[in-house]
Amino acid sequence: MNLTQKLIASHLVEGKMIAGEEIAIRIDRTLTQDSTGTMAYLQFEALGVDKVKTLCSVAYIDHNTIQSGFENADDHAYIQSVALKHGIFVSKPGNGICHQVNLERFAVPGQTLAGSDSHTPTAGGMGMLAIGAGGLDVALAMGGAPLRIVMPKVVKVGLTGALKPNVTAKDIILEVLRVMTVKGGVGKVIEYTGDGVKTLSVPNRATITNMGAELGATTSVFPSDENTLAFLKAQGREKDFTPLCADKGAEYDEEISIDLSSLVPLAACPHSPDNVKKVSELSSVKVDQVCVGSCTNSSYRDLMKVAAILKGKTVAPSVSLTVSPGSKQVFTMLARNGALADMIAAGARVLECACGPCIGMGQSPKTDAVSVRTFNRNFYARSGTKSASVYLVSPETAVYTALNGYLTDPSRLPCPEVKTPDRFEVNDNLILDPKDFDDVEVVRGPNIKPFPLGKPLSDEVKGEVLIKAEDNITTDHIMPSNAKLLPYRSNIPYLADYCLAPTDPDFAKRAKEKGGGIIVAGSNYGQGSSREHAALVPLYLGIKAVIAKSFARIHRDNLINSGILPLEFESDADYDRLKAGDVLQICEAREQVTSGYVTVRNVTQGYDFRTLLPLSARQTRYVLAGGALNSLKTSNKEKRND
Ligand code: MIC
Ligand code: SF4
Repeated sequence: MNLTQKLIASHLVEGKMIAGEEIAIRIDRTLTQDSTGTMAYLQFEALGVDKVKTLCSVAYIDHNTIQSGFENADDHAYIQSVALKHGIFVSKPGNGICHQVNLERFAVPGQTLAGSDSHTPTAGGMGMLAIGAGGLDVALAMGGAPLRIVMPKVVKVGLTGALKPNVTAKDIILEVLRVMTVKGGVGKVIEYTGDGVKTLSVPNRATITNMGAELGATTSVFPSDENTLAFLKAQGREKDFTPLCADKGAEYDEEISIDLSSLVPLAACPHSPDNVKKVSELSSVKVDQVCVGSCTNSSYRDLMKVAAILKGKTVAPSVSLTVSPGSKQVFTMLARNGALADMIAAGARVLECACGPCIGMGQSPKTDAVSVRTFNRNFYARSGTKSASVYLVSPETAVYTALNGYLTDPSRLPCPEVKTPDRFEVNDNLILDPKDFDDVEVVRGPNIKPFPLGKPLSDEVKGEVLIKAEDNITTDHIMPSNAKLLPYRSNIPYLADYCLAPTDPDFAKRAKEKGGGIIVAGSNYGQGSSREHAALVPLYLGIKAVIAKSFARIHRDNLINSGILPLEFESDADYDRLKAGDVLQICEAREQVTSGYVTVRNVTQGYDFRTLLPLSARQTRYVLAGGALNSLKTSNKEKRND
């Protein structure tokens, strides 16, 4: 077996390991963060479970840390109290970005992790089967339910050779994105093998598995080997080590080979992580802002490298450089060894160890700016500035760019060596252990609004096509996140007014006027984040169905969990023929959804077309009941009446 199959086989509780079939896997650990966490915990509370049933669940507070009003702080207080009450660890604000802290302090090779954040696969760098999911699916996992996924195909990425100086793990994943594209990973796990693997440390591997989310993949995974042991030892966690790798001669569904020595520094150009070019071809791009950090590139190694290159120099006059360390551990170590002072002296604006500018929480660049970031997403408007052009690069490329003021290929420039410490500074004083807290009362400030519920599917679904969108619409289009909106993640009615605003500012107004309707889109609809809000907000606006050429995995699950029909065009010609404003009708909808196909009538143009709706029995129940929570409530009631 390959490693992915081994990890799945050891956690399989239902289904057959045949690619494309629904399987259920036991979840050892869960992770939530604050911007998806409030909804996840509201749903967890609705399930009525007393204490979590996992080996370990952690609630991180790392996204919404600006606190420009009471709202974020309300969310923090709610999450902290509800988590401790139910046996969940809390990583307080200031402790770092969930994926970095998880890697340092919690990830365990061979175990499974479900997280309400799309970059949960970061822990695949440690040999975990780590999967991002909507808040409800994570809430269910906390309650002891298995995670249901489609059995993935497994892609082997064979790495040979070693990287040249100043070519990095980020360039490896950018190369994979160039080859596979943002939809190439849907329904697949990306498994890294080959001699080149041993040249990569755990944080390097985690950069790759982290940004594997941008492929649309279910997850990415590396073997657990002597480098994993070295990292765990340095974290004082060697007892968590288990060696893991694929069997010799294991089979894969697809294969890609990368000779690491042939790679050069790469950049993802606006506005997609797969729009990859060589940095050397972009040297005329003048830069206004450089941001180092995010869950992709904020490890001790990355920031020490940045500090070493900045030492004794000054950032270019035109550039604003920000640095957000990934965790309190990284931050403290940089402060103690003087690297932080080197960055500050060079002109870096050092931010909190949190997601920060990656999710538009501050540091939006100026009008028409070029912003070069070590992050993982450069979707349109995500930085908070619609006219900005965002490039994604390695820390090495970023820091030389900050010094030069132009996008700069670092491959011929000095490459200071950074020694991985034998021992990281371990101080878990910002991680609250639930067993230290008794009788916790859940704190619900005015920003915590009830979770919206759908209505059972009616027999006739009718509505106007409110928008006809292109390919690759991201959740950042559907439910934008930035410093103005993130404080309202617990307030769906407020967020609803911004639904699809980057694509069509009048969408929400139109949806309200028409009493809901239908969204039509191209392929890979809903790529990007795991935010359920991208389904809950359309639900609130009365969206009954999304008809697209294809869907991103987590978003499709979130639509089904919310009771919105994710219909796939059987033929692209049907997409071409449809017009915004057409009225569509689905007759005998309740019966049709059980058949795998749904025939839709275009009332305006007077023709029928067929769409695909491949649902498992469980998903069919969810759709019929108007969402997962409705369905689960009904089946609990039925059980009680039995
Ligand atoms: C992101 O990077 O887009 C986020 C913010 O971390 C999201 C989660 C969210 O929207 O809260 C993700 O990746 O899932
Ligand atoms: Fe936070 Fe950005 Fe990572 Fe999302 S991608 S978890 S916003 S750092």
